[in-house]
Amino acid sequence: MTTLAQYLQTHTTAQIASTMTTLATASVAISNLLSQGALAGIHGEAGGQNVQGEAQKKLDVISNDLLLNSLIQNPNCAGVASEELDDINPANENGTLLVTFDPLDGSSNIDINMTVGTIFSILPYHNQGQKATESDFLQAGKHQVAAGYFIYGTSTMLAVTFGAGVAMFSFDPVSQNYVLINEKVTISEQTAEYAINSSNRRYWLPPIQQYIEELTQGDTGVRNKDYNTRWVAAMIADVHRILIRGGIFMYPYDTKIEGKAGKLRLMYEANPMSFIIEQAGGASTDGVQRIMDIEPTGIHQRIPVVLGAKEEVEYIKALHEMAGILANGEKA
Ligand code: AFP
Repeated sequence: MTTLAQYLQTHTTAQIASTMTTLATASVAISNLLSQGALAGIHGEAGGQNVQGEAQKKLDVISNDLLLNSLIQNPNCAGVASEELDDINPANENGTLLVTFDPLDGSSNIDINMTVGTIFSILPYHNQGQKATESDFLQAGKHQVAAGYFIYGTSTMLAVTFGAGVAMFSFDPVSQNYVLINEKVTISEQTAEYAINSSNRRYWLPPIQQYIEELTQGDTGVRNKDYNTRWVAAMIADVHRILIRGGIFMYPYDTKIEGKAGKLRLMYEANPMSFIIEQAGGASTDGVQRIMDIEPTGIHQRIPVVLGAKEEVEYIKALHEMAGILANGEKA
């Protein structure tokens, strides 16, 4: 049996290991709160009450505070950015790492007792001795030194990469340890399962319209085989399923909201999940280019996402090329 603490000693630097331990400790506290569910008064909107009649914050706010407060006390951490907060938080000026996180991805699932999770990304910090600013965080995903997620489902699990494959851990509530269950997670290049919110169909660009049309025609169309749809409405759960049994996940460019090219956030969702997917042998693009090559322009930037089985992701990229689509849905 290998615990997370043992794995970290041999697979990463002391600074990243310490930051990972801080994240893992916070994740256990979040997992405990989630398992208390309605009894902790965490269901419903902020402003509700728990069984003791105390005013409650929403769980995504509680999770955000837990992660933020523990990370800024870690001497290795030079700054923290959260999907929940407008501004970045500078931490220890002599730290070597920056952390971004989505404290509770899929938070609308909490009220219906469905899977949610914490996504994190760790970047290098280059301005020791100075207070971290937003521009220090604006590094392309290929510079991440670690990324992963804690998923709170029927059990609590961790998937993490330090740039040499993806390891998966399961939390043992008896020993209170994350225990290694798969040291090299791999994704098949083909699939017969796809995840997309089809209610947005009319807003998609022609290449995605064509792709989904081909899949839904199943064995009566050009694909000559049937496909299955799955959509949890929590990227973390859809990506976890892909790591376990393959598939493709899409939140593509759409024209639903003027000025918003996609729903998902580059720094909190797309980059860390792309690092995980690529390290497991899959691919990740915005439909046109590799997500981890994109130079961020803002900490809360949104981005279209197409990730998972390599052959499918490449095919979608080819469809965009044939249609002459450039980044951000513009035509050549
Ligand atoms: P929340 O964290 O606000 O619930 O959003 C989750 C998410 O950003 C992502 O995890 C899902 O893939 C996507 O939204 C689901 O969006 P739809 O509302 O289109 O199903």
